Amino acid sequence: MADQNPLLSIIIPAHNEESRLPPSLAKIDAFLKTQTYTYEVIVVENGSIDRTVEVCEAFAAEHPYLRVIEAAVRGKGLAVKVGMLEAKGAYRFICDADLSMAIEDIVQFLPPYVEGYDIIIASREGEGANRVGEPWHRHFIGRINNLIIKLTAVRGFEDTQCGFKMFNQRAAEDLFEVQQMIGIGFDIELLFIARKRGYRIKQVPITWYFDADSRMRLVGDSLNLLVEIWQIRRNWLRGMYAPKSKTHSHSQPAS
Ligand SMILES: Nc1nc2c(ncn2[C@@H]2O[C@H](COP(=O)(O)OP(=O)(O)O)[C@@H](O)[C@H]2O)c(=O)[nH]1
Ligand SMILES: [Mg+2]
Repeated sequence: MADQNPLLSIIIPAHNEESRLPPSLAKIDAFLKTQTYTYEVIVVENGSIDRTVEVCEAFAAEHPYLRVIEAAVRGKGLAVKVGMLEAKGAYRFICDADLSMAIEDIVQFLPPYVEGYDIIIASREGEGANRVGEPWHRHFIGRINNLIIKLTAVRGFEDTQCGFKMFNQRAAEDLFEVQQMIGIGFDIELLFIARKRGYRIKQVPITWYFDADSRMRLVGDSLNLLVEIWQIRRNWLRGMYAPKSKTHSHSQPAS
C-alpha cells in the first residue's frame, strides 16, 4: 500500500545497478504486497553510466510507491542522506541494491521489535549472524577495519558497515540533517553522532549473502576510512554536529 505518510520507507542507494536492482525491486515488491502496513521505496542514484535511472523509472511507472531521485554528486553517503531526508516514513530503512539480506528479515526492524529503540542496525557478526560465501580475506579486512573503528571512532559495534539500518523518523531527521560524510565513513559518522546524542541503538544479527560484485573499492575505501574518521572527529570538535534548531519554524506563528 502506497501512502503519503507511510509506516515504512525503504531507501536504496544505487550506482550502476541496472542489472542488480530489478531483481531486488521485484523481491521487495513481492514481499511488500504481503504486508498490511503502508510503505514507500526511494532509489537514490548518482553518477551511474548505465541505465539505472531508466530501469527504475520503468518499474516506478507500474509501482507508484517507488520514487527515483538523482543526486548531484557521487557517494553512497550522500545518496543515503538525500533519500532519508526525502522519506516520509515513521521507520526509514537503508537497503543495499544487491539485497544481500533477505527482505523478509526487515520485520525485525519494525514494530514491535523497535520498541525502546531509535535505531536498529543489522550486524554480520556475533551470535545468530551468518556470512554466506564471503572469502576469508574480505572478512579479515572487515575485521581490521572494525578494530580501527572501535579504537578511533565508536565502541561497542561489531559491524558498523552493513548496508541495512533502520532509523525512526526523529532520529533520521535529526541525524541526516547534520551528516557530512559522503563516502565510506557515513555509517560511522551517524553512529558516532547518535551515541553523542544518546539515541538507543540495537544490533540485530542477520544472515548476509556475500556478492563479489561491488561498487566499493576494497583497498582505496579502507584507506579513506582513516581519513574520514579523522574528519568526523574534526567536525565534532568544530561543532558541526550540533542539532539544527527547528524552533524558528514552529515557535514563531505568522503575524
Ligand atoms: N547512489 C550511490 N550509491 C552507491 C554509490 N556507491 C555505492 N553505492 C550503493 O551502495 C550499495 C552498496 O554497494 P555494494 O557494491 O553492494 O557494496 P559492498 O556490498 O559493500 O561491496 C549499493 O546499493 C550500491 O549501488 C554511489 O556513489 N552512489
Ligand atoms: Mg553488496
